[in-house]
Amino acid sequence: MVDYKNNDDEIPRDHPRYQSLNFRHKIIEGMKDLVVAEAGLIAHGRGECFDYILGEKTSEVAYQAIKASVAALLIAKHPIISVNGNIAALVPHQISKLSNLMNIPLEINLFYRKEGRIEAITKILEESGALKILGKDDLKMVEINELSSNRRKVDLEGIFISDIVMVPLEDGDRTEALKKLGKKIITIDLNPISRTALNADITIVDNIIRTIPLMIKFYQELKNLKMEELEKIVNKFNNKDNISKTLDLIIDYIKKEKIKLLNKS
Ligand code: PTJ
Repeated sequence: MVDYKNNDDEIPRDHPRYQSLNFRHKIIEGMKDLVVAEAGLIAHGRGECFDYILGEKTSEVAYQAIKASVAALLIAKHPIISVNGNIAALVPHQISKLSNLMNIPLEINLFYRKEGRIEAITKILEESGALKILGKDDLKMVEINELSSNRRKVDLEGIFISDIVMVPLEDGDRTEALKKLGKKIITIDLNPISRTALNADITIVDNIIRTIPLMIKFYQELKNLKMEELEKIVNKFNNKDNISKTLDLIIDYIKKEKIKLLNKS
């Protein structure tokens, strides 16, 4: 893991929250480099809060969603991974590796299109080894009517023709718009009751930092399966049930914390 080094604020390695602080600083540095939108800091904080009450680990339920996602991406004819600033700052190498291994293009699709951001994100992805990056050539962009935010601009070779789109760390209305266009949606969202989480076909309630390496692992496991076997995995998966079990996990976690507190002398 890359160390965050700032003359004044170096994080001591023995800090109990070293990892979390390290990722926080990646987001802060990303904002300084135009990779991350200002609002990306707030989004990260919201994610941290949900991660906390999920015990900061990948649940068994999330594993099932990750497995179903990889199977669905392997079945798809035109899968796409949508990338925003937070993803590029947090997991540039891992998302590039997943994209290259699975031969799925990354499409930069931003909510906040401040000048220079597309270039900054392209740079970080290229430096991380991504081979196929879409969403950066204005001549290939079209607008989808179902959406009024900046996210309406999509690549003709990417989201526009896709049958399945992975939209991690997403803001509300795009999932609904893409679903209206007949696309299947996979999301990675620590908030199990966000509009995106509730409307996606497969919702992975987990931290993207843990999820992407696990997707790479599942890809190695599933890549040689027959189409029928992959379809079986996807068909067995029930998103509503999966989210409901995640909510139970949060309730259980909070109850346990309450008992610990009451037993404290
Ligand atoms: O780079 P841009 O311009 O496309 O903007 C990106 C942000 C993230 C600012 C934009 O999409 C946004 O405002 O998103 P929201 O509406 O804050 O939603 C982000 C969701 O991602 C929230 O539900 C968070 O809980 C969740 N989240 C934040 N960090 C993580 C996360 N989920 C998984 N892993 C994380 N590390």
